[in-house]
Amino acid sequence: MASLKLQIKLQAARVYGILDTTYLTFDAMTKVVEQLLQGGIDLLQLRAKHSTKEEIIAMGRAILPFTRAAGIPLLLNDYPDLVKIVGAQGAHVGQEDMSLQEARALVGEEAILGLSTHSLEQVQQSIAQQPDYIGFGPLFPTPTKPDAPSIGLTNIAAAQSMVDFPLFCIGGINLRTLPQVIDAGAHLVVMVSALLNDENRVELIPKIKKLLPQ
Ligand code: TZP
Ligand code: MG
Repeated sequence: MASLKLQIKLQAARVYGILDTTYLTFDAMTKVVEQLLQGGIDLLQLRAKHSTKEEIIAMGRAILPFTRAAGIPLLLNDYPDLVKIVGAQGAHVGQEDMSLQEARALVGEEAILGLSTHSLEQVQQSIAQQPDYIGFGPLFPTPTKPDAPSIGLTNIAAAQSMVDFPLFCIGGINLRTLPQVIDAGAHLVVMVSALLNDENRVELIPKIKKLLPQ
């Protein structure tokens, strides 16, 4: 379990942004980070599927002064081993990655650890692994994760009722799809392409927050 300070930030988080390098060059990254922070993003993750560890360390270190100044946690996708090196606040791992127990040993007791889930069964199984939060999706087909089958909206409320840690819905969420996602019971969302492809991302985040339940 993350430190109390980070748990409090996580409990208050509603819109989680992922900095995915398929949409974002290193050069554009800090400007986009500043805009997301200005818009009121609650949590950020660096997801760089095709980058080397050295590049991820460099990107993480470039972003961190901004997230730190804003008091927003920065998490690294896939690389719990780089969390301490970068000075990030945690990591996010998938079902096919190392176990949460192994990841916890790498990030330390104080850091945030998130886990991806893609079914009710995986949500149920996640409880014993003690993540600080889970992602649930992809709800819709998404170009950000083209090979992942979409799971739809029907199990959101059931998934949420199973866990007492934050559950973030993910996959194809944008201003247009958000109303259905909320109707299906979602409280918290992750967005990638909707944030990164929108030049007006500073204004988009408050619009998303206004629609989400309080
Ligand atoms: N995991 C499940 S869906 C997804 C990830 C990383 C990508 C979501 O991206 P987008 O662009 O918000 O659909
Ligand atoms: Mg992964």
